[in-house]
Amino acid sequence: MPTNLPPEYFEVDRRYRAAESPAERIACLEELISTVPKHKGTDKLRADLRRKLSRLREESKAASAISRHESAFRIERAGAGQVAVVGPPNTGKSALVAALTNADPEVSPSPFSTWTPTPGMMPFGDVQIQLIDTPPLHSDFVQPELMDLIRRSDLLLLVLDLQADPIRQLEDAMALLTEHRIFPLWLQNDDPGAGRAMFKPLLVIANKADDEDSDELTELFGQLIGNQWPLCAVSASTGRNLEHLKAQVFASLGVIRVYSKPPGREPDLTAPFVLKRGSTVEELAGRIHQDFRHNLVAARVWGSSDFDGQMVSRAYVLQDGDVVELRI
Ligand SMILES: Nc1nc2c(ncn2[C@@H]2O[C@H](COP(=O)(O)OP(=O)(O)OP(=O)(O)O)[C@@H](O)[C@H]2O)c(=O)[nH]1
Ligand SMILES: [Mg+2]
Repeated sequence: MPTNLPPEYFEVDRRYRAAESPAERIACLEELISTVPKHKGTDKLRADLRRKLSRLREESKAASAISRHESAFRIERAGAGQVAVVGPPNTGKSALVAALTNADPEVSPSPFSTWTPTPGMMPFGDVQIQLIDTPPLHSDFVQPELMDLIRRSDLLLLVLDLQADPIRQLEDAMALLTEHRIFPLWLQNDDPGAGRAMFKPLLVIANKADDEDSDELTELFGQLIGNQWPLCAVSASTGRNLEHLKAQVFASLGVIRVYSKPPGREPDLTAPFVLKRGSTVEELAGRIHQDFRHNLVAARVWGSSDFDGQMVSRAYVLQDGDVVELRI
């Protein structure tokens, strides 16, 4: 230890040893290095401290990468799209995910029963769509990680309780989302351009529309919010309108199903390729294999627009349900 260290060194060193968090230790170490006078007698000490600092920085970077990766809110996407089921407390988000998917989240009469997200797969025809049950959206307790989950998702289902002032619930939920610069897709053209705004396809789900008695309420609610809000009234308890909801979810994802057919063989109609709406034959080829994309000569299409095996170019825009034979 060099003998001519200033008193601040020992003071900062004491704090460094007492520091509890990695961030605090890093800050103290940086300070400590700045207190060491630069001359030959302190070369070794400064080199040691710098090594320690860089090791601490590496460790802290690795730790934060792990914790980000392991967060319950980071859900690996699966199927044709990732759909976040969000909304105020007690509206039936968990009940809906339980009714539509293979997941079994806790459903409870008391609010704030869900604390971590639960993903489940919802079959729709020959594809599977991932729904994620989430903790409630409420101004008393805003989870930044929930907002990130929402930002990563392809579609939002905003679940409201039709029997409990749904207008107010819609306003409250939208106020929270707007505060976090998350807007419904239909507002995209009105973008004020200030800050980083994100526009998401969003379906309003009026849950607890258990039977015909609720139809009048649904109608009134729809009129009050205006038809720019896509609305679907359902009941997670009785299953009412859930098939319609599934179709609306699929339609809102902006994807198509396309079936590939090897030349001279029947198409495999059980395993479609799911592509973004507007994708071309060339993009389908690339999805199957990059070599296909390069070597593609032509394609034949059955299905949409009365196509019955017509030859199309690589720029042909595919439609939902098309059967495609790629020629290489
Ligand atoms: N009548 C009726 N009750 C429902 C329906 N869906 C859910 N519920 C009831 O509403 C209550 C709340 O349901 P949950 O699914 O736990 O609601 P949640 O939105 O997940 O609640 P939090 O996780 O606390 O935000 C439970 O008592 C459910 O049985 C429905 O379609 N009709
Ligand atoms: Mg819940």
